[in-house]
Amino acid sequence: MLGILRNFGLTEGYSAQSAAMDSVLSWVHVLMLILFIGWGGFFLYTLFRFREKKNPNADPVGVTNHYSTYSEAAVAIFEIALLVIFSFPIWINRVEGIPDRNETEVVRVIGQQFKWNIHYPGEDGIFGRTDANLIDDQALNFIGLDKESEAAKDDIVPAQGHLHLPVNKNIILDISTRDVIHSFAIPVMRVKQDAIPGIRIPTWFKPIKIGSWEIACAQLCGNSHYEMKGYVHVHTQKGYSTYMKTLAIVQEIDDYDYTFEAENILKGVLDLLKEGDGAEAENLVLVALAKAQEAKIEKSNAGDEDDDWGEDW
Ligand SMILES: [Cu+2]
Repeated sequence: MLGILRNFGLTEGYSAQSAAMDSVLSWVHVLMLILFIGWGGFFLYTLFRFREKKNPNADPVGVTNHYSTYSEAAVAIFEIALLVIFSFPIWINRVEGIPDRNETEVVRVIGQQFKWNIHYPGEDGIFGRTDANLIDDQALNFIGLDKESEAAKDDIVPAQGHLHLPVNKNIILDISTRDVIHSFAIPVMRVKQDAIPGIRIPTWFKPIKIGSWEIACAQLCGNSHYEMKGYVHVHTQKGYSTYMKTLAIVQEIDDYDYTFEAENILKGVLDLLKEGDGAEAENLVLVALAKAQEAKIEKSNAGDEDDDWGEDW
């Protein structure tokens, strides 16, 4: 059944959780196929059997046998089995099996019309204070991060729409939104969670394949909803930590005149990830880190205090 669904556009699953999701998906489709053939066949049969030519007068008595009751009972039993045997255990695992926050990568995702903002706590593991009043799109502070707060000093906010993750590690995403309701979806990870203003809702998964895939908004959220997409980049574990280290330095330098080389290399890293080449990406990101470190020294030597941000990391 899964093979048939793949032919109809179901993506491969690249998280540790996707196999369980896909088994429910398959069984639901098996049931629906049986129902479709059964009810469709029955409908055609009645059209023929009770055609006007053979039945000029309506029969007020109707059916007297119990076949329809039996078949409905069978459908109900199948559905109950589907719920109890397949869905409940998976759901319990989703809501009860949330991994320990100390042993996972915790990342915040903040929706906005029509972008996904990603917020990392940085090396200290503590998210800096955010405040809706500090949101300043002109200054590229889309999430209202209080840059004066101590915990915010090392926080990393990559270019909008770019979520970086390590492979084979549990991830918790705390999902929220700064305006309307959105829904954060990574189809290949079988992850989908509504983003509701005012609350942070966690969702978790473990990526098991290196690569870059699309993030979508799965909730109609305005006239440009269709373009509210992003990318999840799954790195090797070392590639991920190096990438984040490089982003931190680039962000600290905060001057594209100095960081453009490192930033261009980081873009090349993403191209390699798109091809699934984690080892090459890991090598290249080391080059980016070296460039960023050079740039940092260069800038401190120049004593330059220019203030502009980079483009796409
Ligand atoms: Cu949206």
